[in-house]
Amino acid sequence: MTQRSLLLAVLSTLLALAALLIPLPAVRPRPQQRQIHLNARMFAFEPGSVKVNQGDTVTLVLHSQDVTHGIYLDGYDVNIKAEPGKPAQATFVADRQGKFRFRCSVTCGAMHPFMIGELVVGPNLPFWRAVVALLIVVAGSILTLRSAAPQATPHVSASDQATR
Ligand SMILES: [Cu+2]
Repeated sequence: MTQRSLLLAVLSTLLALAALLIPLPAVRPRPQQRQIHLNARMFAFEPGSVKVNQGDTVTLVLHSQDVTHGIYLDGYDVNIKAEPGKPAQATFVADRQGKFRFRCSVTCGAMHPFMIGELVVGPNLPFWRAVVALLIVVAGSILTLRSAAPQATPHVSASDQATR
């Protein structure tokens, strides 16, 4: 391994580590107050997927369109029930990132077990860091291999050679 290719390998490793580990305080959006209305009917929630940012204070308002439905949110200890015409609500701080399932907590019919939605608390920073780190490693490896390979074409032009 030449000195140059060793340097490239070390540099790309360091860059990849930096992409994984350097804190990015500017990326996290400001926490907001959000009110999210969820309509429940047999056998689905509308919308079925809700996205918020970590730190947001979220008020879920559940509206039932037909029979009594409930909502149980995994990981956040939220459990409310709404009768038709009587919305119910719960407020919580989305302090953990990730995907959290919510499901109907009232047995409302045959397809009740499939009445599921998801809350996404983002952004999913670790994933994007991994992608960037991987790209750096790939680019670094390619550069390292290319510089390690014997140079076929000299960088010296013909006129330069003539003056030597
Ligand atoms: Cu239900």
